[in-house]
Amino acid sequence: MNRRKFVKVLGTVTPVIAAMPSELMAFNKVANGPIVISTWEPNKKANAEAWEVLSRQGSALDAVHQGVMVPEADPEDTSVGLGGFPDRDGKVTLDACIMDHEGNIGAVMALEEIVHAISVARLVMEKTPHVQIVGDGALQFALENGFKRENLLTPKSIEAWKNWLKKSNYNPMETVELIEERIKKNHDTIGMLAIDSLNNISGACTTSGMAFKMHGRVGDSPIIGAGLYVDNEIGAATGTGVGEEVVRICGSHTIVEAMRYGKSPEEACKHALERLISMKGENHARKIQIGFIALNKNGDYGCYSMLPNFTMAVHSQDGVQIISAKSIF
Ligand code: SD4
Repeated sequence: MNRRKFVKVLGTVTPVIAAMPSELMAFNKVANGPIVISTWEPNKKANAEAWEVLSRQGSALDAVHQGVMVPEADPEDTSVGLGGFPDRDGKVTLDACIMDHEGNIGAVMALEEIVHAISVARLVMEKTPHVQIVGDGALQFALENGFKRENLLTPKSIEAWKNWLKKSNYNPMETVELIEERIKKNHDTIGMLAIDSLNNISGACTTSGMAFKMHGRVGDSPIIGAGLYVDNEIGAATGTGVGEEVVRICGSHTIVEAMRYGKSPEEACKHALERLISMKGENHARKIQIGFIALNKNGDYGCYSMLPNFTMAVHSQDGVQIISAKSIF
């Protein structure tokens, strides 16, 4: 049994560990080497980029930053950055956030005409006294810092928008079905979490949001505590799906707190989904796709989704793994 597997076995009995004396608790925090995990199987390409950084002893922050830039620059990815599907007015508006192991955070929301929203979010974190900048202000800040204005629409995204305009019916679940169809071929909203060789954790999340949303609509992805949360003592979580519902339950923060109180990453993801069911009822939840992924300080990882077909990509010294999430329904 290797160290990671051994710690994983421990992970299944964490409620007992929570009651152990502190010298044994310290064992529960032993590092298992770098690891990166992402929402959705096709994001294994983004993980590979992040792994390059981690395997050179780079920081988890640089790893998640450079990792999520891969789908942001990919015009075939219709949920992130260049080529992301537009809102109902035909404008591509991007949401992104980043969080490091010291609790530093930065986010941009409804940012237009800049491919790498995550890089602007990181600059908000590192170069301003603020944590969130939105819309025109985010664009102005990006341009002042040397980012180039680019048209993010592609022939494919324009065609999809024109098709949507024929009915102009906004239904987030239809969008989610579209997303699931698309990820079979392409990629999707990316939430990424990593642990580096110093056993520090960081996370990033970037998206063009729900396709054909109202102009100015912001989902969970750039909201710290909803789309992403990192606590370097405990672990981190991120997710994908219908952002309105993830915000309602402060999804990622709820998961990290559940891990703090003894749940494994998988159990914690399930716990957050159950919170939505207890709040809004089963009939409501059955119509909603949400997929969460989580990583704890030991390098144990897990995922869970409300409906089937959610996947997670993992890259560590054990190689690449694709995990099909268990689902509530
Ligand atoms: C949002 N959570 O804007 C994002 C959308 C998403 O896969 O994850 N799509 O609500």
